[in-house]
Amino acid sequence: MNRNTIIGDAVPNMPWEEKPEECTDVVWRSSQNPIIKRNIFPSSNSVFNSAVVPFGDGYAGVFRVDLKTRKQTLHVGFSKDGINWDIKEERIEFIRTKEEIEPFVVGYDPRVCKIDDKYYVTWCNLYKGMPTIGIAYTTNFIDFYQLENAFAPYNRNGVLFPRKIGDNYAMLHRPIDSGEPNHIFYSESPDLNFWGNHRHVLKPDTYWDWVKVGAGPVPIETTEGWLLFYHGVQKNCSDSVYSFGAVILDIDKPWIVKYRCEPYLIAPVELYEMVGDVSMVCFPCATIQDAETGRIAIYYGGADTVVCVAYTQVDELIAFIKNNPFVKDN
Ligand code: BMA
Repeated sequence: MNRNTIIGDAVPNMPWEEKPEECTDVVWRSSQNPIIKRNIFPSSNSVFNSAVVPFGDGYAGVFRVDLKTRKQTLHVGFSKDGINWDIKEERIEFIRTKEEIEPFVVGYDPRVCKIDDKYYVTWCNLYKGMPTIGIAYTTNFIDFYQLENAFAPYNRNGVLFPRKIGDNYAMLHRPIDSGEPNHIFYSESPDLNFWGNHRHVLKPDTYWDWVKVGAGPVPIETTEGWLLFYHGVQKNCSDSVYSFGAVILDIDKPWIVKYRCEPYLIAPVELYEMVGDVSMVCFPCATIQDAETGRIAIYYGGADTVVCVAYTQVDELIAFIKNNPFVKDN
């Protein structure tokens, strides 16, 4: 296999398990799933849809915790190995960079993106009770400085690119919240404050994602383009089913989809994905990858209750995406 497909850092101590012999899929689950259970501290109802990054000689993360009050809050965690986490019971208290920025009330589904020397957190931020994209940055995972919301409501699943595209910061997001279908868009900003150059990226189209799509983890830069995992929703007689799949976006014009994989990569089939506060949900929010070996660990929420990990190998995955292209039937 050709290595060095991922353009990025070597992370030799990243969490990893070899593919089980009996597994015929391109993405496989950790044998330690769920790696984070729901009751990590007394006030926690559930921990899921959370984001982790390499930090120092280990890892740091921003975790979605739904409290026993059912309030959705964001909490910092640290880990030596990416699997065993120490998550703080006190929620993140954002330092507002402007008086006009509304104090944090409720936030969920964080992503964390390192750009240069800062770690940016984007999350679904309730503004006057309506979801939009909150942005903050930290350098130490202690002090978090909150910026203006990126957009007016409704918007969710704001995911930054890990470097500028041309001269601008870039973000994937989903501007529609109620009503269907929900599409992924791309926007740019010179300063993370003013956003424009809006482009359409992806619409719900396959059989497993026909109701909604939303960007998942921060896109991974590869020699083939940006590898983006995304969640998709299918509705059936009894439920919404959240699975995730992948697309490869053009490296210079990331609103252009080069390859879209027809089958999902992970769908809810394990008990911790099928049974929980919301059944039938696999919701990816982060990856850790090693450019040297091409290993990727995908962090995803299970059934809106727990945090899980799945693994894949970049070359095998890219070959799978190319060999299983989505072609519309009608
Ligand atoms: C979405 C978001 C996610 C959640 C999913 C399934 O709309 O609220 O946080 O995981 O629904 O409940």
